[in-house]
Amino acid sequence: MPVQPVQLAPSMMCADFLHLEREVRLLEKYEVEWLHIDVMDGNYVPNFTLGIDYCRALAGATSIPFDVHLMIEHPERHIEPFCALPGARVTFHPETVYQPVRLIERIRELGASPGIAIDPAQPVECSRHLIPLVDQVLVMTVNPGYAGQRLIPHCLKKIAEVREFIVREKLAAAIEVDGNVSWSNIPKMIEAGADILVVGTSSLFEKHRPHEESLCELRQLARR
Ligand code: S6P
Ligand code: MG
Repeated sequence: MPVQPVQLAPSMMCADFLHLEREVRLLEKYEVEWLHIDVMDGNYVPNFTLGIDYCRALAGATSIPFDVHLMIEHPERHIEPFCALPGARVTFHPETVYQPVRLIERIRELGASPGIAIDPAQPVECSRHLIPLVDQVLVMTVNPGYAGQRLIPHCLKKIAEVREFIVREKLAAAIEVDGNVSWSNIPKMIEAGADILVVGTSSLFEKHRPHEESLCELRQLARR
């Protein structure tokens, strides 16, 4: 099978909120595959970020699909509007819900694509019964909650562990990597088996560089 290029999922909490339309048009020009939307509730993680109103406003302005990353308690109470976004992928942290299998099934019933996230403290082994059921495994390489953090080194090995499991079990789930996806970390992440990169302040949305220049470079790197 030919190797597919790595996909890009810009982290929208890192975009310029005052010039959001300009940012989105640039992402369209470079045909990014996903808009990564971090949803935080101030409980599961200490921070608050984006929500459904933000997603609906964006959905009215672009057809880039949404990659919703729920970092909230009781995600089962809040998934419906996110699943209703066109072409949405909805990823949750299994430790935030008593019955993650039920929630995966529910996300599919609602017409969205389910994903699970693996926190830096969670061994990959804990997800072995869930990976076969989802379309995406999001490997967190920082603690969930904030942009601009440094990579936790042992998480790189977890990308490779998930890749080995997917290959061994002949599964189709994509591996997304989220957290400090920087110029120096990207080659290691791709080498370990990443299919989708969440690009935030460490690469695409760096302060002192035009985003267009970063997108060009990311596209080159993504060709693998
Ligand atoms: C963190 C969140 C991430 C960040 C992303 C930012 O909780 O899930 O999606 O937005 O990590 O990128 P960077 O390059 O600032 O780490
Ligand atoms: Mg995220």
